[in-house]
Amino acid sequence: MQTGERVHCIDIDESVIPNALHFFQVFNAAVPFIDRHVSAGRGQSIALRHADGNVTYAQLAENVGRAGNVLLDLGLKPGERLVMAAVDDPMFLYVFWGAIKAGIVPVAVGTFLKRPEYLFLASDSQCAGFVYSSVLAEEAAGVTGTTPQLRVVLPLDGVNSIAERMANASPQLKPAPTSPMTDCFWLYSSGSTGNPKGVVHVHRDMIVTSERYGRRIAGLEPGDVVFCASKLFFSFGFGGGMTFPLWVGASIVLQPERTTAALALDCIEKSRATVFFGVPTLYGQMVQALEQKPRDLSSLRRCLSAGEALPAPIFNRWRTLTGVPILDGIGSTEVLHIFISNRFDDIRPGTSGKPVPGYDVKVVGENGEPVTDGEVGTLWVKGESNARCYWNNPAKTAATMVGEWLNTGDVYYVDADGYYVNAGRGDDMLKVGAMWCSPIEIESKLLEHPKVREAAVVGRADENALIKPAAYLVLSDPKEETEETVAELQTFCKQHLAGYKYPRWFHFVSELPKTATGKIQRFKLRQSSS
Ligand code: 3UK
Repeated sequence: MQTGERVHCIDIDESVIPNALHFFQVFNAAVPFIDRHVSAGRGQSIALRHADGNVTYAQLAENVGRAGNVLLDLGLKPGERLVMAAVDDPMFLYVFWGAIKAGIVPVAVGTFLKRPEYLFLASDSQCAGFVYSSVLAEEAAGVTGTTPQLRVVLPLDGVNSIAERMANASPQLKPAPTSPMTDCFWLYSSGSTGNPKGVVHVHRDMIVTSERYGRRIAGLEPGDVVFCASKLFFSFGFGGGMTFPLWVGASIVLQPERTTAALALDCIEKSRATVFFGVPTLYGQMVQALEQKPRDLSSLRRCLSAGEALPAPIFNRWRTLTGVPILDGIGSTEVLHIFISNRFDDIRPGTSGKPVPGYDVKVVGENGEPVTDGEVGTLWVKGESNARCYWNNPAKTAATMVGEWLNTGDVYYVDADGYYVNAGRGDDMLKVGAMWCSPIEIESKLLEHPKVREAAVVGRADENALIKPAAYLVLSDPKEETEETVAELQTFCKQHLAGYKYPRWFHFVSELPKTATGKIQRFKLRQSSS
């Protein structure tokens, strides 16, 4: 028996902690996340619940095998990338895990993107395959011919699709002999300005997050019914809505539509979800909806939040309405999931809580040395789920990943009781509704408007203490400083930018604060804004 094969026949959550994984020279993550439940006798448990019915763990394992065989038959090779533009439905899981089991590296990308963005991803990832949900065909199908190495472009469902081919494929597939440190999957992060970056994760990483945060902090159990409002291509949803439930053998509620507050509430009520993952902006909207119309959310026992800071008022209103607290924690695509979190028996609303055991964190000052408690500094994190690198971007990798440490770019301080308090970001980037928002992108758009001469955008807390963009503008003609201009500019931004990015406030000023070299000093506007 090969060393690694031991992992195929043991119940990992009982006997293997993430740190022991390096004992396994041969290790494929699809085995513990998918096949393990069948070998442990849980094949008849429900893995997936979706509009068309339920999928058991045994069926999931078979379909994963079929999808992996189809990908190999199509000529994709271990180590090659397969970009997936896929909505949250069973095919996402079959193909994602089928690829991993076959040693192919799935790259889950956003489902709300436009054609130029899919072209960028196909070319940047140098993928050999690109598959997409048929509902996304209009934007995603056009990637054929992007690069010489892209050989397979197919829909996941419908005519001439992966699903069609799976009907004739064998469910048996031997796991590719990867190791814990072999590249396993990527996610794209649009973190800072410029193009999104491919964040490369190895087979070990999702074991580490699922065990350390999913099981030990979020407290997922086999009997749970888990609904995550964030989509699977976003690593918060990837963990909460897929790897954590699969790790413990719970059920996943899949919902392919874009999630609204009403839809999330319907979904929890109908599925009797016991665990809910959402971002603060969504919790805020759900609280508002619940205050108008009560719902039966009595099935819930655990509610989790991340992506942006959870304001204490939303925490309090949610707990009053549902009886369940919300656990806030900070995570990132680079660390794969949450590394500082509150605990169900130790919550300090308005803070990110304390480090998740297994992760080292430090708050450092401008000299690179740790600050003393209470002082603000930049948050760094070290842990075994940290990404290996940014794909094909050595400069960005070197700037962010220094030795074993990762610079999060977040500004934090530690309060007198050891809780980590978020104090914004060290760069000018904003998280709006947990989604990245670049002030420069909004400013550039505003500058395209004939009335605007100069523009600066900063974040400001709204009435719910959630961050939204605010614009400071110098107009070409001060006579245009009117309510009509505000309405016109707001409509202009709504038409040309992603929905959440339009400025909620407009201020007309005669000049913007700038450095001697002419750079806008957004921090000065932030100070005047708060
Ligand atoms: C910010 C938070 C305050 C912070 C994510 C949980 O958001 C996630 O990943 P991204 O790569 O963004 C990371 C950045 O988002 N942030 C996230 N959570 C919080 N700020 N309080 C929070 N609780 O700026 C961080 O650097 O999109 C969150 C799990 C997996 C994730 N990928």
